[in-house]
Amino acid sequence: MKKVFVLAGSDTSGGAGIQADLKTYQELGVYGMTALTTIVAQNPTNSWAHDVYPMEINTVKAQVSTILDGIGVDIMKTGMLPTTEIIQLAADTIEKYNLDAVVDPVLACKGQDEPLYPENAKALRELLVPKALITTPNLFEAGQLAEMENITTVDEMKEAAKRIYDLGAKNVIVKGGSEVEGNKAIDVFYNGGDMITIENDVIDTPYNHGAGCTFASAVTASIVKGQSPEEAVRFAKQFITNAIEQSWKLNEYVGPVNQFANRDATTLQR
Ligand code: PXL
Repeated sequence: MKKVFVLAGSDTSGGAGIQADLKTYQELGVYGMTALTTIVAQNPTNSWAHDVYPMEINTVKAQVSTILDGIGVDIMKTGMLPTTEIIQLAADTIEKYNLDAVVDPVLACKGQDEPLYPENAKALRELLVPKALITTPNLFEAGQLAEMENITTVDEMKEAAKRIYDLGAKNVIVKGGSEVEGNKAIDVFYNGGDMITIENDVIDTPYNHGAGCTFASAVTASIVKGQSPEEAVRFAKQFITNAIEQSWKLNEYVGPVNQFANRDATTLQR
């Protein structure tokens, strides 16, 4: 059984964060272990605002030690890292244990356009993304990492992918979602060779909570099972497309993607 170390936050509503990661690993037959960086609670009396409660650094370090000194892993994946100190810990951990790392550069929850903390974009750019085997920014995160104002075209996505690759990430997938072309969901993959675009039809649903975390986790599982980063992003794109197709309404504010949808998906090339 391949073992994955996840350094990420808890989504109390169950759709994103470590909850999405573990569900994805369960579906894909790898074993996930989590060091919790923060708890996100959604406020029912304030339009479901995401309130972030970071863990104390020693609490995070203790969990990292359990997993890496006490057990050992085959790959690492990062999600929400709420402070510069925790971003630094992530970077140091990759170095110390010589890990391949999938870095999902989470800067905000969906629908919330401001970064959690502005200094985190700089810390991700300077400390963590340079150590990534692959990083998986959405358009907003890609803009922050590439220091580009507003990414609205596929050419700008390619420019961002190149700039993020130049930071040191060995592979980059910029996820366009439906925001760039409208009826196509376009991603751009770059590993220093050809610029590759990956296209799917857009699935018309407001329920896509946890899509980013699930995508990055599917990439992680696929790589740890032996696929190349490019094969892994193609696989993860199918996995998340199926999961979004069977997403559902949790309450009036949010609907999670459904990893379970992949169990009987005929479209998934395993
Ligand atoms: O979707 C980004 C995300 C990542 N991690 C945690 C979250 C969210 C959004 O809600 O709560 C823990």
